[in-house]
Amino acid sequence: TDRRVSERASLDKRDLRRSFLDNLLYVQGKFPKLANNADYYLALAHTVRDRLMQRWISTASAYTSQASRTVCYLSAEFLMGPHLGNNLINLGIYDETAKMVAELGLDLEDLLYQEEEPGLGNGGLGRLAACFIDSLATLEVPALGYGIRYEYGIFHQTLVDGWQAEKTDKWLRYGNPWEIARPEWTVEIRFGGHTEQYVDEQQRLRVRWLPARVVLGVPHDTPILGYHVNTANTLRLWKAEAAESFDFGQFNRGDYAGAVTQKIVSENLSKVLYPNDEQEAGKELRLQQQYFFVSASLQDMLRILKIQGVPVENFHEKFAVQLNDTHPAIGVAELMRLLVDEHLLVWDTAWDITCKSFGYTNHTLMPEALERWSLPLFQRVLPRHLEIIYEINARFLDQVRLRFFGDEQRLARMSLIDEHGPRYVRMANLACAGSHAINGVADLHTELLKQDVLKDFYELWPEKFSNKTNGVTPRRWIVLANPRLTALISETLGEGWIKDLGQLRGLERHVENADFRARWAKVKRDNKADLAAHITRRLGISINPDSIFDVQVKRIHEYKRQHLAALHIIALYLRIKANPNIDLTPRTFIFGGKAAPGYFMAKLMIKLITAIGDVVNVDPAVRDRLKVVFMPNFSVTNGQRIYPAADLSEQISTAGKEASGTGNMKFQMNGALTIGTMDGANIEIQQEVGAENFFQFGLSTPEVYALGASGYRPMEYYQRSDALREVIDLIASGFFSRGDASLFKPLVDNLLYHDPYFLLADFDSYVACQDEVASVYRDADRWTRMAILNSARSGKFSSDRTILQYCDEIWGAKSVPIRLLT
Ligand code: 26R
Repeated sequence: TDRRVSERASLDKRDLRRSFLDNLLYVQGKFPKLANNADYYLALAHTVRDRLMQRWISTASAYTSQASRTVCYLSAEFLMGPHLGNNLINLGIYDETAKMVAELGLDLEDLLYQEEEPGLGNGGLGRLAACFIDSLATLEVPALGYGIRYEYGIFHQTLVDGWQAEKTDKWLRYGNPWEIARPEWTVEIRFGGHTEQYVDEQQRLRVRWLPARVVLGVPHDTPILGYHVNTANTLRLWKAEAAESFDFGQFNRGDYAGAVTQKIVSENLSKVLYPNDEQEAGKELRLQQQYFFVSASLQDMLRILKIQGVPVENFHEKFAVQLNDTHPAIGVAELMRLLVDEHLLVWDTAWDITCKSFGYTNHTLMPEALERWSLPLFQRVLPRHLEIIYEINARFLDQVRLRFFGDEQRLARMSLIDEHGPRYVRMANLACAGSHAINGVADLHTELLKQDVLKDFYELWPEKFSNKTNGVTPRRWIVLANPRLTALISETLGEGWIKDLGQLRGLERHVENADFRARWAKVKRDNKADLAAHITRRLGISINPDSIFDVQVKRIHEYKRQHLAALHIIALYLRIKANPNIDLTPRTFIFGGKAAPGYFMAKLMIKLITAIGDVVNVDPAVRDRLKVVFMPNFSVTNGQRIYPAADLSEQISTAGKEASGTGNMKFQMNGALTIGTMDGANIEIQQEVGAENFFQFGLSTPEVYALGASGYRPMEYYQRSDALREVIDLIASGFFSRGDASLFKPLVDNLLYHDPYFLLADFDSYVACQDEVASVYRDADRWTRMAILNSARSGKFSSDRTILQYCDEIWGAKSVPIRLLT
């Protein structure tokens, strides 16, 4: 074969170096003297991209010829994080590449940090989708991720005077070397207008949709390489473009500006990721975004079916389509429309195919996050889909009526249309009705779905329900994020654990080995020193690497209770003030996380944390025993620096509120101990590590329910606990706000008079548990044993385990190993 082609695919170090310097010249148009790190990053990215191509093409070719069953993961969010480091690891050339660039006088880490991360997600749900496509590729399962190519991802957070400020995320500014546009597979997506009935040639009554507007969806593909395999799957993200021809009427009439306006309106569809994790029922553009990517994706599946010569009747045999929450749930109605209106199938056949194709994963128990769309809005955007939903609903309610004869209230609760007051389409009900499998993301979460949020659906179809506890990919969250720990584990156990995380159990045999413990402790100490240096460089705060690194990083939310941690810091501060020589275990509190831009209380929580830091960090009485750091712009990139350096993982949501959590798993793998409530996957983490290696506190879910039902009065807790009262009074006095007692009043009043998340009820238990943490930490050797056991017992939380369960129990998908084409 042609030598150039093979050199561009070669993993040999000399060829890597040649390609790298070649790309600097031919892609970047620079020579070494003039090049900066951004140029070097791009040259390296193209060098790696070239090496993905052969795998990508081999994978596509195998999937095409074998017509293998394919998982289609539909998600409005994919929070991928930077690609370069991950691809180097999965290709197995990280160390070689580091040496190669070092020989040219460059530092690989510096180059990796040049990459703008694709932050196309809000938090847990989007990051889970990213971990899942990594695991699918590593397990060699044919899969496509379908989503939206937002031009602006999650906003960039800065702090101004201790308050969150948002900046737009211009991640595409310097181009994106990881994607390839596929304009040849562009699809049309229709919006608005009206429907009419007509009679076809066979004298059958049919419906025609006459839309008001057409938008183009252009696929942009990114290869997703598995770890040490040839499989490179595809992440296919849709970009909205104007359908030029559609505006020509306007254009020809001379309304050039009108045509251009139309173009802008169309392209708005994929312009920006909504930064809220709460439903805003009025946001028309969000419904349009959802329909846009779901319709494009289903049309793409039908195109693939056609080129493989598979009849549409076999759609469900070729594709397993997973709904990542209700954001893509409109897919149920859209597939029905495509099958009935366009492919002319009869309703019952189409419905059978639809139900067999879809699975639905629920990710939240928070009632305010359950999606619903007002009927007038829905009718305006998707008139044909509303008719289809009515038809689905009529048939569905007939079924419910047969089973639960005379139970009118149940019918009203299960209806796809909410008719209490103004009418709404209920997306969770649509997802349940149109899916053969419904799952929660942790044991407790699934139980609560069955008993509560989706109880009626569980009673109708218990066989549809199952649990799939979340997991995270060890490739990014250990191998890439924590090279020191990776080296220690691999020297001890070999490298098998990276693909089979259960093998970490092998570390248990080394817990009693003092030399191993010393090496473990040194890894953690070195990681902490790195993070401390980073914080000092960026924020000018000096950090003691021997203090407890007590970390809470996640979206800012009242139910996640960052303000409970804040109350604890103040309690410790008050102890120092009351007794300046108190023997307190030094701690560094590290917070990070974004607040939804319109979520006032969350923004006030950030201000409270930074305000406490402003006082505590400079008070000479503290003598550096407490430091409070709010790291701005928590992201995948920052997470990779933070998890490896944490001693203590804060997982302190009100029991029954956090569906699973996935940060909790990243901390555990990297040897942090957890202080946590019995919520989400914390319960399963405790089960795995044992109660003696986990700091548990707080009310259980049944206790929270009981207290709520009996009339919770937070004021009574305030009056009963001296420590709590002093903490609250200090905030209320304006001590942390330069005497301004009004600043934190909304937060204080909310706690004293409402406290919907039971902070005051859990405060004493939390502080007592934190005291236990401090005392255990003083026994460094005991702490290290516990940390080792936490990592050793984290195997369950690999997303490989999660994905194998989805494959076996929901998707019926199997591994298809790929042979490299030469
Ligand atoms: C309705 C819309 C605006 C919206 C609602 C809720 C958008 C985003 C959300 C966020 C939810 C769905 C989410 O991210 N849930 C998280 O999913 C993680 C992965 O399963 C869990 O670990 C985490 O507990 C849960 O909060």
